[in-house]
Amino acid sequence: MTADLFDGFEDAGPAREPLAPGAALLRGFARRHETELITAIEAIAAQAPFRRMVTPGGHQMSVAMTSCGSFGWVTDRSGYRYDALDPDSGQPWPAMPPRFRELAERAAGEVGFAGFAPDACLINRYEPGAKMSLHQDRDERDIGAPIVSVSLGLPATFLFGGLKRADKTQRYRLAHGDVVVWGGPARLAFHGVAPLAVGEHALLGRQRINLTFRRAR
Ligand code: MD6
Ligand code: FE
Repeated sequence: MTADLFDGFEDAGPAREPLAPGAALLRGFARRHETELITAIEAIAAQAPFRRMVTPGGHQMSVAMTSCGSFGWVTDRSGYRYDALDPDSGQPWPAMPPRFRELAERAAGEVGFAGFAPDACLINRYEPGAKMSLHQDRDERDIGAPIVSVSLGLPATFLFGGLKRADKTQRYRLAHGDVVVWGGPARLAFHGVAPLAVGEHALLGRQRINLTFRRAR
């Protein structure tokens, strides 16, 4: 046993809930670093504010987004893509805090994806009523790498389906500190988030924040 076992994010304990081959929910995995995560998110949003982007179809998203890392995910009338620059400022996205990277790497390792090295972290902010329609995450160049998703603030209902849009979806409650890891045979599964219910979270108030770590390029 090494000291390292005691200084990380090991409080997932036995609560590793499989969602499908290649996908698991680690309840409470990020919880012990909640204040550090929230402070870092506030600093990122001060540099690259949350904004509600427009889809290629011309609809404004209900979820507000920003990013950190070498690449940020953006959408506008011309399509979805990863970009090294924030289109609102023309500047590079804020750097990914080392603790973010470390959390994502450890979570991925718990689910069998050792060596995950994210270069993008998309930060989503949901207010009551905001939702994310069923979609696949397929804008990343290397879909051999998993996605690690961290939920903070108000709880949400996560919809998880199959590889076809019409496949039946299962519903999971994602609460503050929960982490979902998603890769291998599940990497292109359809998923979404049901409209956020009204509530008040002790640290984040009337919102849910979701971080998704990806290997974009
Ligand atoms: C969200 N998450 O939880 C949106 N994508 O707010 C995602 O779209 C997502 O949680 C891929 C893998 C895990 C996710
Ligand atoms: Fe997604």
